[in-house]
Amino acid sequence: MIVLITGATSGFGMSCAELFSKKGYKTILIGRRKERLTKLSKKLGLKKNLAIQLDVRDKEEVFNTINNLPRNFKDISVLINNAGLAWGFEPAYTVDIKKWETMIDTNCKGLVYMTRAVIPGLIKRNKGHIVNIGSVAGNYPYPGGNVYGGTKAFVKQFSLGLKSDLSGTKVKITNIEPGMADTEFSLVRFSGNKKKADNVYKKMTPLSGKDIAETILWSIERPAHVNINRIELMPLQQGFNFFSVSRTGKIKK
Ligand code: NDP
Ligand code: 8X3
Repeated sequence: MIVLITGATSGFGMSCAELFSKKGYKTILIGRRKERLTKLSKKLGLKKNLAIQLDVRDKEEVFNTINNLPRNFKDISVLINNAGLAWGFEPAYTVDIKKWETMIDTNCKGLVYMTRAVIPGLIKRNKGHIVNIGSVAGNYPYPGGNVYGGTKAFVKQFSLGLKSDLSGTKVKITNIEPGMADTEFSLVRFSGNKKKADNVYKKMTPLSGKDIAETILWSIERPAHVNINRIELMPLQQGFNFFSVSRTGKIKK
């Protein structure tokens, strides 16, 4: 079984690479940071993985890479569309539009390019599994979640749409929707501000990359007739709040 993981240089993706490798799967590791890819590739055993430096936003390179994989890594069984980010926490009326574009280009367009490039092979072999990484942010709104939440709602609906298109085939599709997890996610969201990032996980126990990797492994190891459509998981200590009410004075009708 060959598992392709986007965003393997950190967080969920790296935990998946480690767990799947330990379980005997061959892996294709994708990310932009070359040094990290090289280090991970060596750690996992060079013959058992293929590390590829690739920006999933680069449409042409995504298709080139998938169409020109070496013979022993060509027949992908599982695609884990994990590469993604939240960038910024600002309200919609002040945020830098570049941050929104980056999230849409990576979380939506990059995921769609990877899917479109890999899926014909799965259909041809009539087996395989696509696992998308959504988020609770695609299910529930919170201030500052604006476009990030929008991209993850896209991922959820796209996954359900894929399930419809894949009907009658033996190709499976799952959307994993995690809550807070301690990876480099918050460091990226706050543009490298470690203090702000650490504050997110203060005095509570978030999910870990290992929790997500184990959930993905469970999803792909179900019997042939079972498709896990969606899994939403949160830390025990994350939850919901009341609807907000702005007590800014009565509004004249
Ligand atoms: P990390 O920041 O730790 O990892 C993100 C990974 O995505 C990195 O390996 C990064 O690699 C890769 N990546 C980002 N942009 C690109 C790109 N353009 N091309 C290729 N790879 C890219 O965060 P997480 O592990 O937490 O995030 C993984 C996924 O999980 C994301 O989709 C995120 O939205 C989602 N998620 C995270 C949650 C959390 O609380 N941590 C909760 C719910 C969902 P590199 O920089 O080397 O390219
Ligand atoms: C990120 C999860 O809870 O920080 O996708 O929005 S949360």
